[in-house]
Formats: sequence, structure tokens, C-alpha cells
Amino acid sequence: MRIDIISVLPELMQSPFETSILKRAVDKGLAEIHFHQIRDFGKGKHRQIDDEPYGGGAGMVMMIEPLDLCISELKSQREYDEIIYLTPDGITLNQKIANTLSIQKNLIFLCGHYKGIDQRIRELHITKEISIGDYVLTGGELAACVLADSIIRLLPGVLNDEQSALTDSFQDNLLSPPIYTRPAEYKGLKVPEILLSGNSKKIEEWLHDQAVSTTQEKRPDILK
Ligand code: 6GU
Repeated sequence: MRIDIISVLPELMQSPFETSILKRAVDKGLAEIHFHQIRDFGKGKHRQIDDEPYGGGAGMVMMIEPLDLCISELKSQREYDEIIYLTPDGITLNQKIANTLSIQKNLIFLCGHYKGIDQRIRELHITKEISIGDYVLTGGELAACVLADSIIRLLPGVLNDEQSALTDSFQDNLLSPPIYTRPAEYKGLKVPEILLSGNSKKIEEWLHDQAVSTTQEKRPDILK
């Protein structure tokens, strides 16, 4: 998978892809991340990329031309499956969206800044608008990293144990059951007896029941 990330602050997004699992995915060639600085497409001597909103009001708007030049150049080089604008007014990211995007080949993420982007860029190029939750960030960059992480970890070969993404919380609309490791007792706190029993069928049933009751308690809204 290839992800092209367009931003005024690409340096803000370096480290997540240079560490741990995402780094390994990049090193193995499973994910290719390319950053593009919008200012490289800015207008005039000052490489202008934002201007005042028509009709007035506070804040600046990202101009149509630099964004169009950048996206059009990428589109001339390859076919993109989705061109995603990261914005608080997009649809809220969930596991299903991450699953769907993880089977695509080429994606563009556009990170918004200031008051947002000229509406016409949405009409011209954007195929999906995604938010990572009902709160406001200073820009789309951290959201782009969250979205990329949620997708890349699903690519075949990225996680060591191929099963582990399938058993994630949310994959079956259930949260994960409680988990334990050694020691079996610590400061009087015991690991549930059933997990020490060796009866794998019983354990599986117990874990499922725990997942259902945990979900009922914490997130009844996701329970089917
Ligand atoms: Cl994608 N961008 C910004 N600026 N704030 C957000 C967001 C995105 N998702 C949640 N809050």
C-alpha cells in the first residue's frame, strides 16, 4: 500500500513511521509513506498557501490552487482509490472504515489547517472525509497518523501473529476480555481459576462471556 500525505507540517508526522511496528511495515515494503509539503506548490515569491475567507470572518483558508496542483500531480502519476480529507466534520473513524481502507492500494491523505480548505477542493478531488472523534485538533496531521496506523497494522505481514488483528477489540463488535500473565497471584490478587484449568474449550467460552459482559458494561452502543 502507498499513502501520500499532503500537509503544511509534514515534519510533525515523521516519528510514528520511524518507530516500532509502523517502521517495520515500511522497512519490509508493506507500506510506503510519501509526504508532500503544500508550500512547495504555493503561489508567488512567498509561496502563499492561505488567504482570507470570502464574506469575512476570523481565520485563514487554504487556497485552492496549491492543493489542486499537488493533488493533480499525484493523480497524473497513478490511480488513487481514495482521496481523504482529514477534518472534524468528516465521518467518524471506526474499525470498519479502517478494514475497508486496508484493502486499497493507493491513498491520499490531505491534512487541513487554519479554518479549513476552499470548498471547491472537496468538490474537485476529495472522495472521503474522515474525523477521528468529536473534538478539535490544531490540524489534520495527528489524525492522519491515527488513520494510517489503524490501516497499516491490518496489512498482511505487518503484525507478527496474523491472528492478532482478527481478535482485536471492535473486529466482532466486542471489546477484549480481561487478560493476565504470570504470576498467578500478586498481593492477594488472583488470576481467575478457569484460565489456569487447561480446559481450552471452557476457557474460550469464559473469554467470550467476559467480552460480552465487558462490552455490555462499557460500550453497550457497539453491541449487536
Ligand atoms: Cl481529522 N482534524 C482536526 N483538525 N481535528 C479533528 C479531526 C481532524 N478529527 C477529530 N478532530
